[in-house]
This record gives sequence, C-alpha cells and structure tokens, in this order.
Amino acid sequence: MKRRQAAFAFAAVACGLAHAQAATAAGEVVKVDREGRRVTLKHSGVRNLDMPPMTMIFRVRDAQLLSDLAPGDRVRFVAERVDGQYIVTALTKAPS
Ligand SMILES: [Cu+2]
Repeated sequence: MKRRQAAFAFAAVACGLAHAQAATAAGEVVKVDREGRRVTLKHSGVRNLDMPPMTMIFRVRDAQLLSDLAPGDRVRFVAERVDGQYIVTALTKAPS
C-alpha cells in the first residue's frame, strides 16, 4: 500500500497539471446514482491511478457531471485519488 501511494505521488508530481488531459481514461456507464453523487463505470486502464480495467464505483466531484448520463453511455473521464477515495473530476461523453 505504501509503495503504491509513493508511486502515485511520484506520478502526480511527474505529470503535473499541464499533462492532466493525458490522464483521461475511457469507460462505460453502468449505473448513475445522482442522489449519492456516484457513478459506476466499467473502465479500461487508468494510468494516473495505476489501475487495471475493472468495474467500480466512483464518487463525482460535481453532480452536474451526472446530469446527462445514462447506463450504456461511453465516456472519457479523469479520476483522482483524494483522501483514499477515487473521485471523478471531469467527464464527457465519448463521441460515438
Ligand atoms: Cu477502477
């Protein structure tokens, strides 16, 4: 766990904000929980989080990000780890 956090910290510093766009990951919406401000995504690898492909629940920073989403939508998103939780900070529908 410590090693993983250290690796993430290093990646965050190495990438910096200028490369935030490159941290975009691809996923498909499985479930939208607007009240709980959560979204379940079946995502491909998330490089900045060192995360392999999986289906998981993310918290969402801004409920607005969920306003136009439905299960089955393909999305591009940026997720960050904040206080041990994975939070989606940006999300757009992928062009189909
Ligand atoms: Cu994941």
